[in-house]
Amino acid sequence: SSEVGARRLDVVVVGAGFGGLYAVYKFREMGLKLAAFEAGGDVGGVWYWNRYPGARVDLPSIDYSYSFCPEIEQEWTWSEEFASQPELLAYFNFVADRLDLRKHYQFNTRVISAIWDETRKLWKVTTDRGETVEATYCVMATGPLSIPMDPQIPGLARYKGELLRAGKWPHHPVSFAGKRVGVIGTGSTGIQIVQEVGRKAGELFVFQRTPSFTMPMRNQTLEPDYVAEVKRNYAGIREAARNSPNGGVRPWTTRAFFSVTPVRRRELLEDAWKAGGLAMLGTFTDLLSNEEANEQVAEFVRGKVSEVVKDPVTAEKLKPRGYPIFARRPCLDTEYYETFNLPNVHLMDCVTEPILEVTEKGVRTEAGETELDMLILATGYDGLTGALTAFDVVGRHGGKVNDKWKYGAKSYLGLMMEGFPNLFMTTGPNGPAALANIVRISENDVDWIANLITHMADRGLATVEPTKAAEDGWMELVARLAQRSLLNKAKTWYLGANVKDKPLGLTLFTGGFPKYRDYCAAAAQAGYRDFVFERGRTPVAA
Ligand code: NA7
Repeated sequence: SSEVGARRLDVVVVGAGFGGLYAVYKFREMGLKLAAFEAGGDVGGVWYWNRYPGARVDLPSIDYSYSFCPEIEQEWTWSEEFASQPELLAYFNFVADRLDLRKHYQFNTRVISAIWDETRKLWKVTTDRGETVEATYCVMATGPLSIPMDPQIPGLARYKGELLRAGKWPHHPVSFAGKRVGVIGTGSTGIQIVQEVGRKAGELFVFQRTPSFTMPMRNQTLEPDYVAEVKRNYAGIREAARNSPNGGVRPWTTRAFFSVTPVRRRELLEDAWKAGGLAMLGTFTDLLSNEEANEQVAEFVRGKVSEVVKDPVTAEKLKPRGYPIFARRPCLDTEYYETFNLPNVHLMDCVTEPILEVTEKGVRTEAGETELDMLILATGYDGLTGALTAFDVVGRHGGKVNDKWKYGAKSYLGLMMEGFPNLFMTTGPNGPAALANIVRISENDVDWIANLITHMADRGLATVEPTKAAEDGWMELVARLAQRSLLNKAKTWYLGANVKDKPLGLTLFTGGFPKYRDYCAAAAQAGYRDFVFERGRTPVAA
């Protein structure tokens, strides 16, 4: 039975990050009746939540921005090569205002269930405010990194000092001056916090379990001439990005590591190091497939640690070993290693001296208790699947996403799931999220979804879902490609290794962004052969 007064919509969009905002824009342009929900207080997705000092994107801002609207490209001006969180948030606000998207959103509103009504062929989406809406289509633009996780450390709740989480950072200014601060976690987030807070805090204690490989970001202010040049060439820049393996980094070489002499290799690595950013990733083709090539590059980066860090014991502890470089997300830093030369910054090795518990006053390791005025958690996310397993998503015959994904996330193209008609994901598991520019993927995904909805409207089709064979085929392809990848050889959120009891497996498409786009396009051609449709009421006037 239908809720009395439930709003009847064509489409519900969940999330106000890159995927959600573009989806809302696109669907409105198509004339669809829509509503959108966002748990945060405003637009921005991860950039709304991650307000910690020093938060910054690790892809060039020029690439990390929408390509669907030439006016926005011309009107918006990035000030830095790698934008800070405040500038990214300003960009989101600019886009939302420029396209008048905010009015479609209910903010501070978390979706608590999405349930398919088989009889009426619609999704019932209920929020934590008690509202239920009904929609033909449901688009989960819920992001691959939106569920921050506390560490599995006993006693966290008993800590009496200031407890801060990177992914839920308070909106008020935080002072570090004169304080004894602890940071747990040394991934991309922890590194950004450490290099910033180490220069401000009285004392900083960095609790490191696994060191990350990090390379110099070499961020710079963008000069007006450069910006003008970019604005003249956006079309070409976007085209190049769409054709690069990770949707951004350029130039991309065709050179294999051992195809050049050792002397030349060294030169190329030094050049990449000086260039900064992810230049190294584009220097050779086989860094994620050739173990020996990978190890040589890893050793090159380890050598850089020793060149900077004065205390040899600390330098050794900061050197990542035992997993391939680039198998975890490569970090980009600004004088991270230099931070450990400051007298007030202390590296706490959680491998030799594991954390035992959090106490009222601080952190106790096997070496003893460290009293802290402030404890910052940068302990990562329930990546890729966390957002959709955090609430009830129920498809045909009462089937839950949680059950479907019990032994690992399954999807077709990272976009749809068998058994969940008319439900779409942007940047979903088994797509290229995390391995390619999230904005390029979001745009690809939303365009693909929009084309399918139009296809259905034109033909009077009411429901769509991928066939089991198509989904199985895609999962086999994802698995086959993953086998060849060194990404399997590190314990990361890519594999679900950071979440207790999560099934282990690389649920990412590792074939590169251009191939992913090709597969999406091919699936749409020839009348969407891999999908099952049902006839019925359609939302869009053709
Ligand atoms: P990451 O990369 O998952 O890093 C989380 C860090 O937290 C990592 O160093 C973990 O060490 C550490 N961690 C987690 N639990 C513990 C406990 N119990 N004790 C000690 N250390 C712990 O998350 P980020 O937020 O930094 O980055 C996420 C993505 O954002 C990144 O990939 C980029 O795409 C941007 P571990 O490795 O488990 O030993």
